[in-house]
Amino acid sequence: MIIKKYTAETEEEAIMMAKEELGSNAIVMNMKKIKPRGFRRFFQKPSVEITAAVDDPAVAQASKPKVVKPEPKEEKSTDTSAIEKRLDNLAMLLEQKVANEAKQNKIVSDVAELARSSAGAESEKAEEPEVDEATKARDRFIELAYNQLHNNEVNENYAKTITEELKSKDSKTPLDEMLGFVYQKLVLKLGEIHTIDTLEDKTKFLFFIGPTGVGKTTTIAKLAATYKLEKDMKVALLTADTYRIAAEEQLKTYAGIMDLPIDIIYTADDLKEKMDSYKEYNLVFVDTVGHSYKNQEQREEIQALLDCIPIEQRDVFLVLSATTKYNDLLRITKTYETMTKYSMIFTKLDETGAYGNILNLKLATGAMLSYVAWGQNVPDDIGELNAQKIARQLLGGCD
Ligand SMILES: Nc1nc2c(ncn2[C@@H]2O[C@H](COP(=O)(O)OP(=O)(O)O)[C@@H](O)[C@H]2O)c(=O)[nH]1
Ligand SMILES: [Mg+2]
Repeated sequence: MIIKKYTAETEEEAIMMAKEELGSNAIVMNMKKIKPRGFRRFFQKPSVEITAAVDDPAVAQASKPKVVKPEPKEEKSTDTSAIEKRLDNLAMLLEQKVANEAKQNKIVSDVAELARSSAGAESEKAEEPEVDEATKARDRFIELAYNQLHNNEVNENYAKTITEELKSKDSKTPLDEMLGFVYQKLVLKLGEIHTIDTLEDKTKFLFFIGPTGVGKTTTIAKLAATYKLEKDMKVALLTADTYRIAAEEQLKTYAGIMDLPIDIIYTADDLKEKMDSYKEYNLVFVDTVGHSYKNQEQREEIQALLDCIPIEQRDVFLVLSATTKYNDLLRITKTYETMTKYSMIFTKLDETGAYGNILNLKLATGAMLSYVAWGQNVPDDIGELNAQKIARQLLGGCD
């Protein structure tokens, strides 16, 4: 198999280049419009990049041409070429797998056909076996895609809904196109990503809530560092986690290292009183006490803290660990749902290979996804959730 990328002004030109080099059997695996960025956009035209593949060219020339011209796809807004490349590889792997199985099925059906004809039962057939085979390959693809999602702990019902829609596709739809369809659906379902934003003339209070031990304090340290050091914002820390002696110290240590002001709030009234002293700050990160979703009293305390800050000035992030069981995550999110609107941060991606819960919780709560954390290093192990990357991983692609 030879895989190559071709860039030209138009799709047709790129396909011609591919055919010229790889032969008429080249298959277009992926097509992407490239918009020049930055100052380049003033003197460079947009171009089209295609990824084309062909089996061993010597073999390819001998067989029937099967160039597949994709429907023009929507322009991608982000720079996802590395992801696209891996997705292409993944598409090819899946396609090969399905093709191999189809070949095996064909051998089986050939043998059956031979047996029938030698028994003198040869009669009705014509085009049918080909259609049967395409349907079989499509169904097998659906099964594979479902299994991939399920192995990644995507909830069965969601995995089913997402893959079953493929049945409405023509059975002759190329497999890479079907894979692209599932991928796009996943990206869409993961939805828009919400990240920290600032107000022009007011301080934004960012609350981090969630169960104990999921990484709230560590996440605050990572984000506070990023916003102070990289984005040059005026940042302060507040902690309401006064239950555990070590918890207070932990944030104080980070504050010391990053040279950030830190204060402790014991009650909601404390916060109300102190609010004004943060006028000059862009962002105030508020660490809260981690609590069990069963503890009503602690929940009320958090609710009281949230209520101190006008809605436009507050942003709530529910911190969840990707390693927590789906049913527990559901319970946690339901509890917080009654208190406030929130976005979700998933931590400890480094401790699990299955990212299904990210999609599950997005679909179950409708809350926006925001950041993901993948380790204990402050501030490096955190970033905005990348829906394309998660979608690819859910389909079994590697990093
Ligand atoms: N492996 C891993 N550990 C993390 C991550 N985020 C936090 N931790 C660790 O999880 C433990 C609890 O973190 P902490 O911030 O104190 O959680 P909190 O109780 O929610 O504030 C600490 O040992 C952290 O270093 C992560 O993304 N991956
Ligand atoms: Mg903490």
